[in-house]
Amino acid sequence: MTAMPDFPPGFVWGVSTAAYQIEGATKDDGRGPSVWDVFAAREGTISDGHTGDVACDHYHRWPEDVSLMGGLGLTGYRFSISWSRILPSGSGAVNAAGVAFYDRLVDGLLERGIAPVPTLFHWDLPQGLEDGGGWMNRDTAHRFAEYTEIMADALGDRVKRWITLNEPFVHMAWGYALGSHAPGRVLLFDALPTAHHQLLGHGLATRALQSRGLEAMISNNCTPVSPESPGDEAAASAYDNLHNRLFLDPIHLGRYPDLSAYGDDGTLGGSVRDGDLEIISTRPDAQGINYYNPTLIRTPAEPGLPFEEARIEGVPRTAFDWPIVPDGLRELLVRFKQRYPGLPPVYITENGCSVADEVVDGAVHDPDRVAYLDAHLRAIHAAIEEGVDVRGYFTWTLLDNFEWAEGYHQRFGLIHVDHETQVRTPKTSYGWYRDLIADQLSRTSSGTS
Ligand code: GBH
Repeated sequence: MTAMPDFPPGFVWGVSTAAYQIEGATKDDGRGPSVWDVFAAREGTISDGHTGDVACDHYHRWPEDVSLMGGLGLTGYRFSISWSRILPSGSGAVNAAGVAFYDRLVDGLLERGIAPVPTLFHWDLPQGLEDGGGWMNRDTAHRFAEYTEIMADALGDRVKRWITLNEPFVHMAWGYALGSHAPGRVLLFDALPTAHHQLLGHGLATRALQSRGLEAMISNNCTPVSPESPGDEAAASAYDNLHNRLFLDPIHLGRYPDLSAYGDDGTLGGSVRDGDLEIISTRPDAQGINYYNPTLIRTPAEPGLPFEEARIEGVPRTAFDWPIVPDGLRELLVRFKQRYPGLPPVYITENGCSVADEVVDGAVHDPDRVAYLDAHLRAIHAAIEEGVDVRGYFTWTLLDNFEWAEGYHQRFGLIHVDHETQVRTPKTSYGWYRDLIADQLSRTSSGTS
């Protein structure tokens, strides 16, 4: 492999995690139940009946995990805050012990020169709010803004950059439309109000953060969409509108895309009110992009949905069977820069792959992960050269963890976790990323920003 080209000075080198996937300790120190606790406890929801009850026990082992991050030489760490640790039923009295956990974590990170980048919501809504309708209820957006204010006041003296929501598309589609994620509702296109209410929550939270002098962004899972053949253009653009534009146009253009293919008149099931789009389009300080793979779309054979996913042939695939197309990330970034003239700086807030690791004499080898990360970083570099302002990279993920509906079966970590003993073993990719970061920091003047 040729040497990795230099990234711009100040480029953030990070990893990304999420609370329910690593923390465990779901009943400790006053934490209330979230939709994921309730969903995972239900029979038949998660592969082999796994749950996040223990996960990586990060709640107790965070000092070891922070040292492992220190060993990587990271300049940023994206983690998520468990809302129901802070507000056990979603609103009301603050659970000080929950706040104290993140307070210690932030101090531990800062001691090692790692900038903490918290995500306020990574799918684990307090069950108390779900009982009131969850994101189908407009009120949840206001509860989210209150919770944001609490965290901003608790950590804002040390934490400058915040992420409001993680992947509202996946949460709407899998959580509320299809039911394969918590809260497991099957509302199909009646789930559209959850898009609007999440975006409203994002807008209100953005204002709360910015009014305190803090920076706000959202992490969207984005995919470049292509038609399988020229006749599939209409189907491809219908899919692009649902997956990408539904969650980016209102923020960066102040309006929703055309959803008529889904029978919607532009009111998202009647949820949009006067003034909402003004709140949602409050200019964020950055845009987070989670990228895994592109999407190929064709016109469906049967009536029903306006699109059908086609298999991308002729490319390698991850252990999860996701296609590996690094150039899709460059293409996406360049497209978004054209599509959104006012696009703020971009952070890649997730990118990585599941690999079936090979364990040899206690060492864990994952050359496929090294190749994946290397190729995607080069694609980001190419986008930067084409003028896209990318400021940082947070790989998914630090530890093998609870991979949602797949339980512990898919391993995305730079560090192997034995889910019986909790022993952490850095993989080959850990050493590769450590060396890459050290090399980049020595050759550019980048560092914590
Ligand atoms: C993220 O979601 C989550 O934020 C994170 O919590 C999770 O652990 C991580 O990714 C890994 O899954 O059908 O072959 O086209 C990612 C959302 C949705 C990305 C499904 C890839 C389809 C692959 N993903 N998607 S394919």
